[in-house]
Amino acid sequence: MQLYHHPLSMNSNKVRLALEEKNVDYTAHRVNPLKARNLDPEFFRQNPSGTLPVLKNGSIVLCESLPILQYIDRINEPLGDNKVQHDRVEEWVKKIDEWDAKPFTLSHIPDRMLRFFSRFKRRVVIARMAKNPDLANKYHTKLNSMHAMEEKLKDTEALEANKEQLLNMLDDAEDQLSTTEYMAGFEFTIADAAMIPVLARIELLKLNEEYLEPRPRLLEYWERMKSRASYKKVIGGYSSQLKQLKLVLPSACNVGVRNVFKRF
Ligand SMILES: N[C@@H](CCC(=O)N[C@@H](CS)C(=O)NCC(=O)O)C(=O)O
Repeated sequence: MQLYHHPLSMNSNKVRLALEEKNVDYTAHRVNPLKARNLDPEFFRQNPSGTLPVLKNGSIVLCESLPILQYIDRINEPLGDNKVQHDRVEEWVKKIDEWDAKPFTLSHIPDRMLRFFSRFKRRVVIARMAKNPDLANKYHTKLNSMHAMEEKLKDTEALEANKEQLLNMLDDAEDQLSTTEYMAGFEFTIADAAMIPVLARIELLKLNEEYLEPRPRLLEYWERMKSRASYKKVIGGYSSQLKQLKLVLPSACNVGVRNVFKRF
């Protein structure tokens, strides 16, 4: 099994947590979206939306984190076995998937940094379109979706609705945790694998005070999840801002140089 992912990708981390928790053997390939490697024709051909994660198993190629999570859970016994309600697991993974983390994350990133990476990415798509005529339509669709996201970031109502959706989801989680230890019962499931990267994103953006602290059960759950080996392996290594910086800085230098020499 091959997984194409990046440590800063929330959706990749959902899948990696599930793979680790299930002890599935897989080969991880890092694809750096900051350097626009997700737009390289080899990767783009297998996933024309250019997003991470992608899971390949023989002839099976899955390009969305929700079906990937469900696929992983079907290997041998599902996580949680008979100690959880499996319809609750489904409800949670769908609810978490329906919340779009991208506008939330991007709206908390400094404007200059965002403009720097988006301008570079736009130039890369345009260059790739010219060099790969067979993929031109797909690159064009990607360009449109990037433009749509930029417009969304200017739309205060859309951003407010996205934030409300997150707050409602966290309230539901707080309710859930009043009766169970995990998101869907008394054992770890893919619902927890999907929720942990959301909480990690909130913490990374330094938004605990607004989103986590008013929800004591969720906060206690989050601390408990951070002590799991899967969390330490997948997310813990990149949880501090310094470690994140170490990941982002070399990419920013690479992008800066390519911008100067117009190497797209
Ligand atoms: N619905 C997709 C969303 C995937 C997604 O947006 N992934 C982000 C990283 S978490 C990504 O690849 N961003 C780079 C890009 O869109 O160019 C999924 O659940 O897998």
